[in-house]
Amino acid sequence: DVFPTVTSKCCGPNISELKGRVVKNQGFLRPRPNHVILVQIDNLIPDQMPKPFKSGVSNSWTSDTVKMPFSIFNVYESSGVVKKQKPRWKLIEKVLTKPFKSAQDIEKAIKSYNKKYEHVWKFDALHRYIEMLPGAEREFFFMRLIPEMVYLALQLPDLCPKPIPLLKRGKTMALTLSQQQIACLLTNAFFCTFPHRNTTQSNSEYANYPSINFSRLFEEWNSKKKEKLRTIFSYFSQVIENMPTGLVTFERLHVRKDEVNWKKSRKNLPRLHVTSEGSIEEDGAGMLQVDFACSTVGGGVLGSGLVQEEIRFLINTELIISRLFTEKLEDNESLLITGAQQYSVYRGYSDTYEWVNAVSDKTERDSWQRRCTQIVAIDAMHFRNPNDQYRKAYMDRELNKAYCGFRPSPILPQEIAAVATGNWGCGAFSGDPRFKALLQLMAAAEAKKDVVFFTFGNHHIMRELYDMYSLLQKKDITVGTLYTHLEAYCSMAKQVKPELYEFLKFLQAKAKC
Ligand code: AR6
Repeated sequence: DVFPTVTSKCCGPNISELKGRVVKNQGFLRPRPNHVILVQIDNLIPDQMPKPFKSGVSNSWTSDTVKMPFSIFNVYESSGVVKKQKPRWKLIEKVLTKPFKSAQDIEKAIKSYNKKYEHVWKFDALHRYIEMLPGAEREFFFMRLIPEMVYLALQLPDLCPKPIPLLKRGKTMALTLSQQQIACLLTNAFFCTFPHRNTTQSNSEYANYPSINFSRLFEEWNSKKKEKLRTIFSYFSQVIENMPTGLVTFERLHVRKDEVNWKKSRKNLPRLHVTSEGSIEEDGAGMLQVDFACSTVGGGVLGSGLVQEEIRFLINTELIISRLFTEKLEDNESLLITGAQQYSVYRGYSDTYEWVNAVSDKTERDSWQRRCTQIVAIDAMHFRNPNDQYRKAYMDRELNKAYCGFRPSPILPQEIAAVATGNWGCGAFSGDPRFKALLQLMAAAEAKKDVVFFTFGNHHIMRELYDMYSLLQKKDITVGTLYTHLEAYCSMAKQVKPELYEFLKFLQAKAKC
């Protein structure tokens, strides 16, 4: 019904035909099994600040919930001859409410309640960043931004009294919190107040979780750190001036490994629009936008990484809070985030990444006051040896991973939208974009979603992928048949393996004879 177009910049049906529909009315927000809501749900009014859900167990200190810095169980041992256990939150309140005049003051305050890291953590990046600020900006930084961030951080016991569940592996679970609660949690991450989250040792309690305290962001100054700090401070400046009033939902999802019988699948390939122009975040409005993730979500956002996932986490800054409660993703799991707002515009990529300006996100909100932006984190496999990706077990793993990300959430209602994706797993993780594109198309077919594929400037791959796709479509190749072809390709010895698309074209030509 739609005329496919082929131009020098894109191929396939018009992008607007594939977008799907945005379901703005989700009905009333009601507790469901597996969905924890941290705000009072009876009085959610557009543009009014949601009220935190009050709880009688705000000191929770269990292995199923986030250990909060204000818990009475968060203690430190006083110095002096007689050692006494003292509440750490009292110390945090005391040191953060003193006026800050320099980066040294901030460093000293943070280290005073993180004594163990006094000689370990370096703050050179934060020091250099602040030194570099022009006079007026530096004045704003110390006179307004930092005091307001402190004020927000110290409201944590009032804003987040209800225990925050950990989204643990193997558990399908959703968590909804307000943008204000997220901002408060992120200021706490900035001031490194989260207990038990500083060690990376493999036997530590949170070894299987991403880091959340910002200590690594403050060390090792370089141009990337400068731009990361600019982006993050832009977020904090915006929320202290004008606190957003919406909600954000984080859903940890999983599929059974045998849920889809790929070989027997009779699904047809989905509709495909492929373009060498634009990007997932710029042009993916109304679609399910893929985060090319690390199994510890956010990857190197607080450290040195600065590619697709890290950039997305920086500009849609609320995504960073997922690191507080999301255990490392397993092979059959994904994390779906609904409502994260965009705060910054960037240009460049990796070493050339630059923060450009703050942006006021005008994306509509749904009836739960969430921005209609859906981002799904799926982590591809990191192939140190690129030949490994053609092992059947790994192909299955990638198919199930993508399917887990693309299929509708079994917990909460979700719009039926096209998937906005691209060279997933093919940058830092060294996958083959031609192969991965087909796997994503197969996963989308099973999930009953169309695909908009951004080749990120690569015109060549755009044409090759569209030609391959058109041939497969013309021959009515189902997901199952394509799987069988790919299986055959995987089983070939690497010495005799032709290029994948040549192999598939050869099979089609042979079938004709
Ligand atoms: N829109 C569309 N395509 C993009 C965009 C964008 N905004 N940005 C990049 N690409 P990569 P991976 C294309 O390397 O290989 C992170 O550290 C571009 O062609 O980010 O899955 C994570 O935390 C790029 O080469 O994804 C993981 O640890 C390609 O997508 C790891 O990297 C792949 O982007 C994931 O690596």
